[in-house]
Amino acid sequence: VRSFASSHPDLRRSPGVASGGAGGGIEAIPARYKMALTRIGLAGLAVMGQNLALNIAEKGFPISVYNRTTSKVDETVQRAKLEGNLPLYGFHDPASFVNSIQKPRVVIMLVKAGAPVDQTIATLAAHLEQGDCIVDGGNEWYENTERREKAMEERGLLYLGMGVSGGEEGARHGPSMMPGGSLEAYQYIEDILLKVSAQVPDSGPCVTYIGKGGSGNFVKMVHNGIEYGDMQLIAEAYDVLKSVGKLTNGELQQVFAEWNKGELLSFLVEITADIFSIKDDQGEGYLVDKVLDKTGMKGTGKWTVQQAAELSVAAPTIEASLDSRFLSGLKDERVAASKIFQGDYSSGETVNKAQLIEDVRKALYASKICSYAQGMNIIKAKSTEKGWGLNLGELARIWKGGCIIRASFLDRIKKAYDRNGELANLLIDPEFAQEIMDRQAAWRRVVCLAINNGVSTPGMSASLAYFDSYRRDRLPANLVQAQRDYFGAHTYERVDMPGSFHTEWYKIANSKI
Ligand code: NBP
Repeated sequence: VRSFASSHPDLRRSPGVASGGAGGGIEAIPARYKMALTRIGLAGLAVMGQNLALNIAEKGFPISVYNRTTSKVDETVQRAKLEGNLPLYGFHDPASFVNSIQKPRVVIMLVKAGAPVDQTIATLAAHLEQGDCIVDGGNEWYENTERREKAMEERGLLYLGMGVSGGEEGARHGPSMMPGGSLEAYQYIEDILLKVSAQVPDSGPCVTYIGKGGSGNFVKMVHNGIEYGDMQLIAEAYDVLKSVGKLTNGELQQVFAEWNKGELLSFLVEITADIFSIKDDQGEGYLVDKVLDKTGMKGTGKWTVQQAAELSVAAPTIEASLDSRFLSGLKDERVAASKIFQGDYSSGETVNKAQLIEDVRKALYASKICSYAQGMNIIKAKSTEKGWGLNLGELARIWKGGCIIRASFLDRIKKAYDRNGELANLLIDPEFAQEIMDRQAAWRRVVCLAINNGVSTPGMSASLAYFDSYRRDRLPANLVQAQRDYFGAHTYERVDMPGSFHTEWYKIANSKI
């Protein structure tokens, strides 16, 4: 790895704007201005790109930045100046941007996924040379990354698809990063990634080389699917506590803050506690009660569910969280239906608040185990299909910091895969199995209570059904298979002898009449 100081000292650049270096002001740099080459470039300066570029500069890696709309370049340079004269150099045209980076050049793109990525690649590739590398840091569909990696290879360029999680804060101060694709390209920038990613004491930087092809994007996609599951399960815990337990926002804040000290310790539980403390500055009461009950989405949850189906992997908790977002979007229809089906849905059961809070905590934790088991199984199945050889324990490790699903719980997942890398399902890891056994009575009580009171808990119910289906040695699938053989001669296997069988069910049944 070459240091900035030792890189080429006299590149002539075309006019740009600079934050770092002597003077450090935002000013046009004269064409004859001489400077050393930067270590890396970043194109796409919206929320993620701007913050990641500042993070890289802050860690001591001089960086060139570029954006299609040049005002964002100036804005980023201004921020770099204000945040400590960071070594960040802005460019208004792609040629001088690319030429300002030391060879082999590495450019991270953080633009909207899809066509903007293709357009940005075309812009950059026109100026890149053999051996240079492009890294897509967006939430891209993994097959697009594989297509682009191939196309770049034909031009002698290297390509990485790198999922970046943690939103704005993570990008600025330490995200979780999931780079996949060219190992050689990863090695060019490993020193940078190890420094800019989130640092978790005792488990290291939240980055690792994920694997070949589009594996980095795929893993990030499933991470987002798991995030959907976590958010839905937390929302259901809130619904049961509020709608059945009648907890106030003040009490909810305390409950979630308390939960965040134990096994549920996580970013999402922490921010949930905060949300219940915020008063509405536009009127009376709490802000959370004024937020419209309609959840947006950008597509990675849907992709995760589609992939689960493609791979024949059951992922009912993640699917339930996606379906809940779809149903939340039908606000007008739901309001109309609530008038048709109005009535008292209260079961009249006496609820002991303290017991309910404890039961919901356990139900949330057990449901979460099922949701992660499903996400990990999607990744495992894809890894097998593509021959990626992904290390599931290592994924749990790099999600421990920087990203939205960061949680102490991930440590347990890492240990489970360390104990057995070939684990068929997280549920049967001895520690998780024991945790589920210890919580299942409470879990069943919460789901039954919710059902009896007309409160939907699709995620918790789906998790419980997943567990009950997985743990039973005999399911009613015999009947489904018999039906298939009845109407479609699809054959069946028998429990008592090998082979494939077909029965003339109709003829036999009707000859008996
Ligand atoms: P956006 O996804 O909102 O994209 C905006 C950026 O894309 C701007 O720099 C814009 O340039 C550029 N762009 C577009 Br739009 N069309 C372009 C084109 N045809 N050619 C060149 N550039 C184009 O930015 P973001 O929210 O920072 O996210 C970047 C990536 O990171 C996305 O893939 C996103 O899914 C992912 N991500 C986002 C978050 C988050 O919290 N926001 C978290 C994790 C991952 P312009 O300024 O000229 O319009």
